[in-house]
Amino acid sequence: MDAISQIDDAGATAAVRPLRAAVIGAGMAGVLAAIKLRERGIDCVVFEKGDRVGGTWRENDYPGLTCDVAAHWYTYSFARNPEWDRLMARGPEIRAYFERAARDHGVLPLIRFGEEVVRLAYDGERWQLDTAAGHRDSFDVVIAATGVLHHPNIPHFAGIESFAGASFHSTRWDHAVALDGRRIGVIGVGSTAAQLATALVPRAERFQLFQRTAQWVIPRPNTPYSEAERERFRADPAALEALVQELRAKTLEGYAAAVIDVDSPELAEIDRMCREHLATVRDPDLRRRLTPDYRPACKRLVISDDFYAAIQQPNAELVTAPIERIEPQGVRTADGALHELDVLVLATGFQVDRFIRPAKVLGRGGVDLDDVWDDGPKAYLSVTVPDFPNFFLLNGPNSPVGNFSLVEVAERQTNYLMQLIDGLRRGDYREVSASREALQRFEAERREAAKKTVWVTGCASWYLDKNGVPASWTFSFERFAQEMAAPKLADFETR
Ligand code: N01
Repeated sequence: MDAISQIDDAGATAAVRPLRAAVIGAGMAGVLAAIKLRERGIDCVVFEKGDRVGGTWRENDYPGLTCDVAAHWYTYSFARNPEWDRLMARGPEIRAYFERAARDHGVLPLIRFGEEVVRLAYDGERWQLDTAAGHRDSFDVVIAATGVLHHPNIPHFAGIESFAGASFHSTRWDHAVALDGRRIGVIGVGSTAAQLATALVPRAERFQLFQRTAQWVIPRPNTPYSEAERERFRADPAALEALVQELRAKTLEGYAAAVIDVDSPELAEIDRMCREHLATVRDPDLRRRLTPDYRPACKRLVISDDFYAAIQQPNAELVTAPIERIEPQGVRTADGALHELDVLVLATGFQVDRFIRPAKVLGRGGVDLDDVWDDGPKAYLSVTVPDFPNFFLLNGPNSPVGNFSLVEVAERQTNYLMQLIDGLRRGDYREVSASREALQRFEAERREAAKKTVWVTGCASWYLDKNGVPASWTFSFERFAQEMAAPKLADFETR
């Protein structure tokens, strides 16, 4: 992480051009962008459609919500947190961390809550921005920090409108609905559903999990930190940083190396751990139905050491017959069975190709981002799109995703962007965006690298775009860090 702080220091250059920046989204990445802009003295407004900070950690508040990335690594490098309760923190604790970071770094007064950006248009000089509430403003720079797992995927199940109980997507949790002693059904078996199962089986009278495709589950004990450990981290920031780096190295050397090389020993080890874990399921028929027909890590791994225990409880049931329709009493499956329910949760994931959209984004000469991304979202090194000058994305298309810290990803991207923005301030150029050639070259290389990844070994997942090509970073994490260290200006069109 040293490279990140060095770049920060380099940002303290004499500015000749005063800039105004708009940041869209006050989640983890938007708060970070605002902190870094503010450090440079750049006038900045954050537009947030919700009513509080937190992004994914505001939107998701389902029972059992836990981040399956080690909490100490899931922090800003400049705001480590000695207080984490356990290895993988629960949702409310993470939300509180980002709220605190926003407050402590003076970001809260910069945020316009309840303001959804609906249109951005480049007029040849500046970005004209419109919000749904009718606010209009103009900016030199726009940073879209709108998240990836944001727009819920809500499949249409025939008859869903007729359901007499309560039904909602996992990211739209209705806390007015009672759960204790009820008959609860969850559709989907991703990370969300696994956490829901663990939290709700002990509370439900009956819990049914509707599985279309089995998932590999890798165990990881969620060890609590003792008060003595927290005291040591408070007293000794170097010990805390050493822990962060240890947790980080473990993931990067294991998981990150595994997913980009199907022949790697790291993937073989993940394979072994998942199969060994599955073998702990006692009933052979349940074990068979929980066994995926594709390689571990092809879909994003579910990290849990209590999901199998939950689904084996006497009041829990794995339903693998396909869903035929929803009826007033519950879910009718293709084998004719009616599964009667009081509460039906759709843990059916997200539409991951939206990014800043549905906002209309019009670049140079009125070029429409919807048209440019017609065949799938693309951005040079995930952060800039040709013909959209001074418009940048955090955790944008083809960013590293998976079981590692998106906070570090966003931080490296932010520092890269700040260097481009410093060029605007110094007057090196008035406009900067990736060249078309650079994006084409990057995309061709990315697709070539994709052929060696585990994501193309025969499963459907949200990692793949509509053409079946992985939509994520297909290179090593080291390469990501190197690319983000400093922009290669030859790959940019500047004016
Ligand atoms: O969603 P998913 P998620 N009929 O897309 C099923 C992050 N996350 O919300 O595999 C029946 O993984 C679908 O079935 P199939 C994390 O990055 C992180 O669980 O398509 N089923 C699948 O089982 C994660 O990967 C944490 O056949 C349907 C499920 O719904 C990402 O969010 C915690 C269906 C969707 O699984 C998304 O996870 C939680 C249909 N029509 C989430 N449509 C952390 O701890 C979909 N499904 C960091």
